Amino acid sequence: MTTNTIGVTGLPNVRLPARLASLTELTKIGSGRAGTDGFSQELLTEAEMLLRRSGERMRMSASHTVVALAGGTGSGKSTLFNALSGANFSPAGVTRPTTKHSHACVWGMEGAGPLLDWLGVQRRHRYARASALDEGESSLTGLLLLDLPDHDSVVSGSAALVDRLVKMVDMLVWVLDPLKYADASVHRRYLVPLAGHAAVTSVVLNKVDTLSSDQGADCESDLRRLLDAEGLTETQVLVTSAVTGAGLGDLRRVLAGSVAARRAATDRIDADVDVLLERFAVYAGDPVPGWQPPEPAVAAQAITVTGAEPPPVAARPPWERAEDEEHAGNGNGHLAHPDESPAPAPAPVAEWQPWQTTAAPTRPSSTARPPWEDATRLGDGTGQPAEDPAGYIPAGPAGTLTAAFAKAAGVSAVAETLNGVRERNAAGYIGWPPARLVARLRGQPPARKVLAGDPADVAQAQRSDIDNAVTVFASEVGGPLPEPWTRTVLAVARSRADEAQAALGAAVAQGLPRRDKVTGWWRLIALAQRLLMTLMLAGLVWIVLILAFGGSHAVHKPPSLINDVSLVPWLGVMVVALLLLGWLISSWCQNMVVLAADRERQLATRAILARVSVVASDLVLVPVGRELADYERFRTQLAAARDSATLARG
Ligand SMILES: Nc1nc2c(ncn2[C@@H]2O[C@H](COP(=O)(O)OP(=O)(O)OP(=O)(O)O)[C@@H](O)[C@H]2O)c(=O)[nH]1
Ligand SMILES: [Mg+2]
Repeated sequence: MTTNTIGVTGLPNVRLPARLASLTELTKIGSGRAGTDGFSQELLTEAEMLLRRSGERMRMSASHTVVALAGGTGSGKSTLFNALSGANFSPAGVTRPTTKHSHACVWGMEGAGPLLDWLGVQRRHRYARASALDEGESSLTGLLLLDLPDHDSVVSGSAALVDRLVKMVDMLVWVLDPLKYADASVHRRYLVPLAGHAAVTSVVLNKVDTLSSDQGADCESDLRRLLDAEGLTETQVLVTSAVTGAGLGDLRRVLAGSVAARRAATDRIDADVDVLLERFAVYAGDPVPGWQPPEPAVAAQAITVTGAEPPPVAARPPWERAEDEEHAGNGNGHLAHPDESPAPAPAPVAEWQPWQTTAAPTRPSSTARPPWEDATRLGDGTGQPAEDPAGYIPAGPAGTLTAAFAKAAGVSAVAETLNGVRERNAAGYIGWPPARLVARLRGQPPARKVLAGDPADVAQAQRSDIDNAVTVFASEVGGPLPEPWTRTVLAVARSRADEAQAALGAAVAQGLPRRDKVTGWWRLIALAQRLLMTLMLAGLVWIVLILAFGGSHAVHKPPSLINDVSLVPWLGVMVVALLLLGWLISSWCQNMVVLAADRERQLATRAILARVSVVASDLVLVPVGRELADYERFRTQLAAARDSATLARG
């Protein structure tokens, strides 16, 4: 028999790789948020161990189904083991406890070596039933039966060994003694937590030969009732006598059925995943308020859930990448025993299927990197999700935060100041000098000196306003989420609040135009005003000259431009007209300046607001968006893993 004579015709659980990839993602997301207020460290450790264990199991023989006989001391595990294997392999005895090491019997040894290494069964406790295959036992080919030590004896001290193997095996057969079948140490510690593992758990009531048939029936129905009360309604109960052989045919049939179905290993892992998913579910709640999932995510999800296409992780599961990289790194990860023939090379992984390889795990699991280190969103190694993190923030709270930042930065006050500065600055150019002189005489300061103040000085963003805005925003967005997300959203939102004050100040300073900016036409008007002023002064001087010379020499000299008194009224009209013209030009330009300053203020406000929203986005919205994206990814992965479990069972 070759390994694959069994393996290739199996019906592997095709959804399991996708579910494990989802569990990898959940663990990865959770491990960044572990702690007393966060994800349970115990849950994360268990998930990590399951991912590691399942990866190791899936890299090994798909041809073998590992079944363990477990139970209290003296229940008859070793006697059953011997009866099933047809030889006195594991000594049974009256001294308690008898078995101190796990014993294994394999029906069809080929490919089982690495599996036995992984299980930690010592070489001297391994037995093969190759010869029995010719004696009508071919239905058990592929069975790897383990006789475990008891779990409750202090003397054997093997509880840790049992606990470890109970987690590793594909199927568990709990052997109970009629005198101790309700033993709490078995029920509470092992059976109740395995309630979801009915497909891979059986309970055997042994030593039935020590009871009358009525007592046996009572015992069996009482055990059934007890199991039902513990939620183990689907767990099968068998009644046997390892001494007389009663019920052994049924037990053999159950084992043969599991071996033939070749899905006990995946069913076991599936059930383990289910248990962990339920524990992870407490960290998932409703979607982020106001956020609609983007279309591509929905499409990807649909594929995973409906199974219309192969799971996206099929190319290479995360644990294989992690293992390969480590081997490339140190090359010393091989566990195989020196006298063991080398393990066959793993099957090509391009078309990865869980059962394609019989290779051993090639390095100790304890030193391997956590499987999620190489895992990505869909387990395909293609990197981070493509969506914009800020897209996860509902528009309302984002707008409120930006507005609050703008207010904290004093944007409107700064813009007002800019208006005033610009108008005063312009007055120095377009103002009518006589009017300025009058203003000066009245004690008003010259326009240009007012410009010493920097409008950016007005913008001292208030730290307390910023903190309040961030807290309000975080509680609005993260408040409806379950813990620890409410807390992590708040922490992330606050993580860069320290930088906000300076960043808002810079946003205002950069968004403002130069305060000493001089528009070209101001200079032209200033020139024109000076010209008018000169003309007006010339007119005045002319009048004075006429009045001085014209009056005294009017009789002796002919009238000229400097003594013709009749020119004075005209010159007076001209001076007044120039005065008026200068004033008109000044006030007309003043209107133009006010309009331009208003326009400039609007542009500056827009520019500053754009910068403020960049600050809000960089310091708060994007970090919080990433947190919300992780939350949504957590929900999506959890839903996908749970849905595919439902579909698989359906
Ligand atoms: N009458 C009767 N005795 C049994 C049966 N199965 C086992 N025994 C006896 O019960 C005693 C304990 O059997 P073991 O097979 O050593 O029990 P165990 O569960 O392996 O015990 P540990 O190795 O100590 O955990 C032995 O004396 C067996 O002969 C049975 O079906 N009927
Ligand atoms: Mg024993």
